[in-house]
Amino acid sequence: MNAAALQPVAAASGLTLISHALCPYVQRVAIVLHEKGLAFERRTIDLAHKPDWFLEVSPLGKTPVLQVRGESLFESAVICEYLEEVAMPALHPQEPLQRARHRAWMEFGSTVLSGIGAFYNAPSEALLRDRAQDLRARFVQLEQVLAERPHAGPYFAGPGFGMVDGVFGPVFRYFDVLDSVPGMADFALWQGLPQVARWRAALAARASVQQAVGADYAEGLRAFLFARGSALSRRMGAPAA
Ligand SMILES: N[C@@H](CCC(=O)N[C@@H](CS)C(=O)NCC(=O)O)C(=O)O
Repeated sequence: MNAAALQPVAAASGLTLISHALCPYVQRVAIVLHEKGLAFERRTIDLAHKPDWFLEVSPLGKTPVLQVRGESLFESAVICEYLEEVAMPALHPQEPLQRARHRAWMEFGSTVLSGIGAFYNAPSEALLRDRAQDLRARFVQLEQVLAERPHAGPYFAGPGFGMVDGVFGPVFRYFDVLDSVPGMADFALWQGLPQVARWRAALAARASVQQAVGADYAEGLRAFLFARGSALSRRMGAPAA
């Protein structure tokens, strides 16, 4: 069979989201597609064994890729901005300064995702503790931003769900699994952060956030974390690497 025959076939909507089951960047695109009522086909790949057709359409070899009428878009933020331009409802504020501010907090969300990766990959208990402190510092920053809002939420921009929310739904979802790892409570990641807690709960209850992953997400994430060979893996009962 040749490579072309293995390429994803665009769904009737013309949108195919090339995904990895645990990827938070894929999730943010899936959330935006759902919020905008856009049907899409999802094509899940194994990043540990990237098919040739995937490498042909993903210049950086990363998920997500959104295929639109035969064009392959990569980089989740770019994909989300494209969707914002072509489909309603608007998920960004209309006012340019506020829109720029929201994009900046999306970028902040990507930095938190890097911090989560650094945390679960930490090779030693000492580094795990340091990286937990880094994460805690980010959540404290978020609490301050949320506390200074001129409205009551529950979302970043108020009562309406926005693009920033689509970034943080997948961020907080990690902790639905991580919070149950032995000893996590000692890091006090969420202590004294009521606004963040409320935001996290509102995002977890949102249909678009829920549907962005499969039913086996939590189990898959646990298996992934267990297999990292990291300090966190050992806390989960994995043998020392
Ligand atoms: N900046 C990229 C980041 C995407 C990214 O890092 N995706 C990860 C999976 S979550 C990936 O494909 N990594 C490549 C690999 O694991 O080989 C975006 O926003 O789309």
